[in-house]
Amino acid sequence: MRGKRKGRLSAGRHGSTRGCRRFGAFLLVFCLTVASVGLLPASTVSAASTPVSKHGRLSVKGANLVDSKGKVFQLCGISTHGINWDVGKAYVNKKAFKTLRDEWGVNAIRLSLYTEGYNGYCSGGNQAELRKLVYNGVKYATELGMYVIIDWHILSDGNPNTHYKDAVNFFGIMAKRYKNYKNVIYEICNEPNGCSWSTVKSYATKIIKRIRKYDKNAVIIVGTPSWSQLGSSLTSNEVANNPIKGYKNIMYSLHFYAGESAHNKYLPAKLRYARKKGLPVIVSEFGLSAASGSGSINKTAMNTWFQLLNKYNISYFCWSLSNKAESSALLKSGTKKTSGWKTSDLSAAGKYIKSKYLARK
Ligand code: IDC
Repeated sequence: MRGKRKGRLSAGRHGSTRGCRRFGAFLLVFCLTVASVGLLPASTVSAASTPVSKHGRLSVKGANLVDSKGKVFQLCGISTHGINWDVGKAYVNKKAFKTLRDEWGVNAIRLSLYTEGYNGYCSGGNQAELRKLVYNGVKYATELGMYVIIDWHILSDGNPNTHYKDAVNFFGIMAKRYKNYKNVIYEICNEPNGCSWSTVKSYATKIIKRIRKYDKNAVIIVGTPSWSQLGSSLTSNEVANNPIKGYKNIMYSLHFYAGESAHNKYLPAKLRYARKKGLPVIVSEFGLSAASGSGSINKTAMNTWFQLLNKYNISYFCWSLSNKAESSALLKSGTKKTSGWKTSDLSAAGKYIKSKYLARK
């Protein structure tokens, strides 16, 4: 674009009448643009080519996530660590999200809010403060034209019904607040474990109903047994065999860790099965490490995963944007910067993910 403009400008300078007229027209457009830019808030100006301005509200069509024009669309995202932890909270800032958008090719952020554990939403954390953190995260993502997942990060609580009351209140508040937003996605239970699909399904149906009371359209992600592996065992497929009926724009999560050989061995077959059944699947969390979040990372297995995910246009979110001393963290443990990271600030996982995401862009 800039190159073309320069060309037109120099034609004008060389004196042809056509060139002059062109230059005049260019000048007029330029002035009008500058004038209108002056009247608009900064975020609106740069919004012209953001992911959300280009793709609009997302929805689910068959097994696919599609954009507002009905074209298959892939979210290429990063998950925070728990925003209730210091190692997660520090990165809920606009510059961090902008760095990811502009320098990594990221179009979506997942805000993970643990329900239990240290400072968890249902285990003694200050709920109003934690909600404020979510609001801030959504605000930054929205200003930057990025998609954002609000993740109710159950983990040690296993059964999502453990904190049902808190969950239903939380999603009621969120859905009321964000009902007119194009970019907000709700993830209603990160990783159910130790409970059956019918238990998760009954929880999910009630939470979906609460969200839909306010927000009729947003995409909702349902976590699956066990630890979001689409079924209770490594080879069972009860979610694909018995999905939730009666609601649109519902997706189901598949989580994997490329450093975990059992995940690499069994989970691709589950994804293929789900696709065959027409189940809309989203990888709302994956890591390069072992499932513990530590251990050695496996880039070779991750390359194979990316091929499979891209083949089916599956959206994915990498765990995690943190400098915690664990191999799944994308920043080096000594990194103090909370945005604008240089390559030397990144962990091995961070360097790999940045280059993969950029190559996709
Ligand atoms: C891990 C964090 C780690 C933290 C632990 C317990 O990386 O720092 O101590 O949780 O809170 C998941 C979970 C995600 C885990 C991650 C790695 O969704 O919360 O984060 N993991 O263990 N599922 C599979 C792996």
